[in-house]
Amino acid sequence: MKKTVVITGITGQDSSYLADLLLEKDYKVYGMKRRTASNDLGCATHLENDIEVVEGDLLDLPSLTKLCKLAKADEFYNLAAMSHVGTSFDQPVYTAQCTGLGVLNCLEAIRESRYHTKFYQASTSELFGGVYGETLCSERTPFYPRSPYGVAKLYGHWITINYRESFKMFTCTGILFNHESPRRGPNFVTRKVTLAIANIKAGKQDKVYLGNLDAKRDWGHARDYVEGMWRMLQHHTPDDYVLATGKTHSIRDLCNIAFAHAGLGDYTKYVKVDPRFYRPCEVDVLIGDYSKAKQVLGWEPTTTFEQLVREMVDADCTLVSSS
Ligand code: NAP
Ligand code: G4F
Repeated sequence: MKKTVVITGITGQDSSYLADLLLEKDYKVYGMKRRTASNDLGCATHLENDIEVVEGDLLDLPSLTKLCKLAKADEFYNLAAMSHVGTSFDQPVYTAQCTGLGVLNCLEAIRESRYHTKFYQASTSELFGGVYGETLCSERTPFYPRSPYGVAKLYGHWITINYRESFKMFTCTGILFNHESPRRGPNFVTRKVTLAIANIKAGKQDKVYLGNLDAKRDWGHARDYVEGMWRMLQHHTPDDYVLATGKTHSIRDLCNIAFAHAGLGDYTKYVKVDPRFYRPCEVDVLIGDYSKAKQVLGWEPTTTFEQLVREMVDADCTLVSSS
């Protein structure tokens, strides 16, 4: 019999790659999207005829309960969130409700539906936020979130573990370091840079304004990371795992590689700093230790940072030149 899955946030980057993967594995996919005026499927537009789209909202428990009862799912991936760290400083209450309490709503909906649905929660390396220096963060590193987003995710992380321990539910958390792709939202720094490059090449823009160029992130490819999420729910025991590449690069490195690949040369001719993009509290460096995922799940990243950046630049140049 076909396995059935619920994926929340189906219009987002990760959900669309996860849906691609699970359709290949012959799952029946229910993708939850919140109501919007445009009714756009976003990153999942290409899957319109392959998945069942159901309207629902993380803030609305009845919509989640109804979805769980309809799908009777084997697996439930909660990938929906207010996922932008910068925005969370401007919308802290909404972020707490959506990114924090929304996780509790998912868990309660599964509990109420009484199906033995395995649950994946999208935790984040932002949980480590204020860790000192270039520390390789693992599942044992203490948390120190540095944004309303990080704090909301901390609640989501622990409530997921608490439901595993309290109610013997099969719940996993993936503590994922940054992962990107050509489907990345345009207001995250990698995509902001690669889209700007495409527009500069097409003569539609002459500069790009960024915030802190010295921050460092452990960047991988979203396609690799959704494979890791799936592997977590296939393991016989629910647990928590870091997914990362173990390498870190600054925003300057990103600009260097991206502008050079596009043939535009020195990025400093185009990249200007605008303090509007600084955050009240910054996470200076993130770098992850994925050895547990490698040992237990056999998971490893397959895409280097340079390959990722080149893929994103090429995809945006094609997108802009054909629009
Ligand atoms: P994304 O592209 O921003 O997608 C987020 C999704 O959540 C969108 O489909 C959005 O819908 C939906 N959403 C927002 N508020 C909602 C609500 N109240 N009810 C239902 N849906 C709602 O995020 P992503 O990069 O794919 O990340 C997936 C998950 O992993 C997120 O939880 C994120 O916080 C977490 N995460 C991401 C990374 C990363 O580097 N990408 C790393 C660690 C953890 P709309 O299209 O309507 O806005
Ligand atoms: O691309 P970012 O906005 O990603 P950030 O804040 O690391 O968050 C992403 O990764 C997290 C995992 O660690 C996820 F949980 C989260 O959902 C999201 O997917 O910013 C990366 C860095 C930051 O240090 C930021 O200050 O880039 C710096 N930056 C510099 N200029 C900028 C900009 N970020 C953005 N978004 N826009 C800028 O102009």
